[in-house]
Amino acid sequence: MTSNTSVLNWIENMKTLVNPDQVVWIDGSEEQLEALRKEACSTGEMIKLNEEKLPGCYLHRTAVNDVARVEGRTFICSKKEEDAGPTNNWMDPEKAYKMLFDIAKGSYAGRTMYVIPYSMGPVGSPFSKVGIELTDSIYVVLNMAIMTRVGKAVLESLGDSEDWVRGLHCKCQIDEEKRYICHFPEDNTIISVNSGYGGNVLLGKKCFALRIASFLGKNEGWMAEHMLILGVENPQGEVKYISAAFPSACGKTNLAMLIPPEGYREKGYKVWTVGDDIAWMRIGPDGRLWAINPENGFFGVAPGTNEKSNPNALYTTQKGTIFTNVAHNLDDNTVWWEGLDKNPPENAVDWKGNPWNGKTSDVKGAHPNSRFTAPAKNCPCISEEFDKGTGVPISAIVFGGRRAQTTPLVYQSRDWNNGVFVGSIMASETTAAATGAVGVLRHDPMAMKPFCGYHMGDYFQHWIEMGQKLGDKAPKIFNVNWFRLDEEGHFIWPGFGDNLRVLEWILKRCEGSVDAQETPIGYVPYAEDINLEGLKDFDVETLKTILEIKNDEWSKEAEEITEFYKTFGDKLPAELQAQLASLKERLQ
Ligand code: OXD
Ligand code: MN
Repeated sequence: MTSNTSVLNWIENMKTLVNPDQVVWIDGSEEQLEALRKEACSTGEMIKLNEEKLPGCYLHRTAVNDVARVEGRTFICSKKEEDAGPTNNWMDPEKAYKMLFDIAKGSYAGRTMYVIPYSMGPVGSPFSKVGIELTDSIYVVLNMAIMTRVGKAVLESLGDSEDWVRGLHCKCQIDEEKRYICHFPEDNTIISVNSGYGGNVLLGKKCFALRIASFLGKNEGWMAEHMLILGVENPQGEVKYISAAFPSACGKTNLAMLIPPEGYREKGYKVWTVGDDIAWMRIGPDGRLWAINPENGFFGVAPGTNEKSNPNALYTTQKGTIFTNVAHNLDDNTVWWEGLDKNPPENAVDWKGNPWNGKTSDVKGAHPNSRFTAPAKNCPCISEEFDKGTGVPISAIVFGGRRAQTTPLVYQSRDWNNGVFVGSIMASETTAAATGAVGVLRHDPMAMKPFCGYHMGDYFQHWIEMGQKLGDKAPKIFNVNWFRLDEEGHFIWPGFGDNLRVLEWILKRCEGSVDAQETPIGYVPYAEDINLEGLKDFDVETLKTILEIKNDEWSKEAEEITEFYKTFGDKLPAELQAQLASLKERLQ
């Protein structure tokens, strides 16, 4: 399919290493993918679901020890340890290659090597980049064919260039003790062994589009961010775009596919989804920041997705979707997960493959990090701009975490550098998207802690420099927190579609058409300026409680930040140190 010698030589070397029975190039044709689906069903790797209710949909179960990203076993293998920084695990590249090659050696014996040429971003777009993933998993091929653009056209667009990302995935024996997800930013290379879970093995996603791409972005003057992108269309038909960074499993997919509250719909407001997880952003010829979603599908968290929380996502998953680690309803050969509806199947199989009665069982039918892999084109609110490759201009950048206290519903940073500070101090309670304890507060700057492929201090510096280049064309930066709890532990803000009320305030701030109160942390809305029309059981007094800034809580926060900042040593940009100092001053 190609005469590119850098591609052919590398594949030859990898072939010698892993020793497959045969090599199959993925050409992107529907016939080839359909044959692979049939093969995966014949071996039990996938289960074909009810063709009438869920046409073209499949179920896959991973090994029970392999259900989430393994941050503890994810490494940045830069030549110098310092370049990986304090937020990454580091391994010496020479040592890492040796260890990985020992594990990978001969591991494809009796298996097929699939060669997946893929493009992150529409093929040929100036934003896009090419990768090649080698894998011994049909599940990976079929997921990559949903999540990225794959096949011949990608190789044609690459031509003879050596500028592509090498990716080797070996399932091996799915041995937890030998599971490694390693990145070699200086070699444009990713090697993942002993896993079959999406985030560890769909190498276009976290590994390339965030870890490797963030490194490329720093060197080439653009940004790869853990951000959704959405467009808000007002009744006049104008669309303004927002990108927003939230840690994993904090509702990015729900926000990206938001359905406006009834009153807004009646007036003619619409929300368009450009992306739900990753944004690649460049300064355009007009000096503004433009963004594309490099992915072609959604790898969304299934539990909690329902007719009310995210009808667009639910609809998106009704055809051509691969479900992973959800419950299998044997009565009608469909799928179920916690939070789908109040009617769990009685005659089912749980995510571990055991018989399961949802009415009587006290174990979960679906893993909390069970997923759907669904084509973006299925989404009823997919933006017209999604596939164009020209990107969309970003008016506002929003940061947000899961914080029970302290952080208000929304505030605006004072300027770009203050916004970088706001992103850098993001903290959030951990979720099931990664292995480890859930609900523990951790610092997650820009929601990039698990995904920044180089020293986070340098990453902050890159943000500051991007702001200098953007000047007065820079998007305005905000922070939101949908997750404030009351004394009984209930969420105070209704969230979901009602988040548009907050986005509306954000866009008004961008236009300069609404005032705000200055506080030590930034600009907070006057409660009256957030439209609460049509919201039941929620009044302006309640709103005030989640807009209030308590100086004592923020002083404690500032102390925390001081400690956190120490971890970056002298790589912490002076601008951020100054931001922290002036926050402390304002709090006094
Ligand atoms: C994801 C994640 O899968 O952030 O998007 O874990
Ligand atoms: Mn994510």
